[in-house]
Amino acid sequence: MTAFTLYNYVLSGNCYKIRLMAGILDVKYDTVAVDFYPGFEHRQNHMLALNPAGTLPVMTIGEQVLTDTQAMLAWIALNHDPSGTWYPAADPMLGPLVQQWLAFSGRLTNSAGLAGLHSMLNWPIDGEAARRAAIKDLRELELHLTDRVFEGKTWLVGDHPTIADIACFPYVALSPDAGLDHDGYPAIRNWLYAVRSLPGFVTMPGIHHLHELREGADG
Ligand SMILES: N[C@@H](CCC(=O)N[C@@H](CS)C(=O)NCC(=O)O)C(=O)O
Repeated sequence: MTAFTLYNYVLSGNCYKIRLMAGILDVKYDTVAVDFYPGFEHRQNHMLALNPAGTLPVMTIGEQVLTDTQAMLAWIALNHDPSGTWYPAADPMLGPLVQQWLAFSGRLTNSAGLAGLHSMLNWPIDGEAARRAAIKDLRELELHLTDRVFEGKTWLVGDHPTIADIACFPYVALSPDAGLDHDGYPAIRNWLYAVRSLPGFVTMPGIHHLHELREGADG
């Protein structure tokens, strides 16, 4: 018995957020492969019927359709995390802070995510503008994570990893593919390492297991 169906594209960072959260919480799901590129299947009628916004991922839970990645992360956590720490929705301060970083992750999709699409698939957008926006976002994240280190904290919010960390992770981790290396961002590097260390962590092309990085370093 699977929990949901994911309309998926392997190279999509947003689809990866869902695969990563499901991996960490050990949630079983089905996938439907969507030919995002070069087929642009997500913009075809059968996909627009599911998601009029024409974006991936799309998640179905029985008859219910979710079309926003952050909402999908919330659904997985609320239904499959008995500890309640991955989405502390009812906490009067942590809940809103998680929401704030989920919104920030949407900005990352439109900055680092688009810069990556431009670099890798020659996506028809202003790549330089996307890269400039991504640098602004990376600096904001670096400042926040530096403050957190001085508070003795690892994660974006509170004392535990949350869906906010999962939502922000992919496009930051993938940003070197868009020419945005992490040399000037030590707090980000530390946080990326922490996310990669989570039990149940799964990879995507361009984002590896820590032991693969170590083997690379040894070689
Ligand atoms: N607000 C949406 C945005 C998702 C999104 O932008 N997905 C990208 C793929 S990673 C997409 O489908 N882009 C469609 C396009 O540019 O044609 C969400 O967070 O789920």
